Amino acid sequence: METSLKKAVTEEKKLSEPENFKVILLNDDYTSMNFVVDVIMLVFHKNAEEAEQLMLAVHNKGRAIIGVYAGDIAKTKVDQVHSLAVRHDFPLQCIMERA
Ligand code: TYC
Repeated sequence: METSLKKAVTEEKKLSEPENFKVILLNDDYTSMNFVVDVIMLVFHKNAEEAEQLMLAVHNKGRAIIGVYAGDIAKTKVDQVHSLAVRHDFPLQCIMERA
């Protein structure tokens, strides 16, 4: 059973620490590998080697965490990926989950 002190500390932590979110890319059969690499470099500021590795991880495993960010930054990245995908006619999906 949690003590009231423990509960108070947990509540305090919740109030003082903003939540982080994992930003995750999902695999699909249509988005080109080059486009995914470009998106990872542009939106997530990874270098070409890291971007290639991350793209291959998504391609092989179905999904991969590309980064962990505060909520507003994570949301912006999800929106940026979606807008680039729409503009280039690819069905690439990007989601965020509580870290
Ligand atoms: N599976 C895609 C292909 O074979 C490549 C791909 C990788 C698509 C990562 C989406 O998030 C993705 N062209």
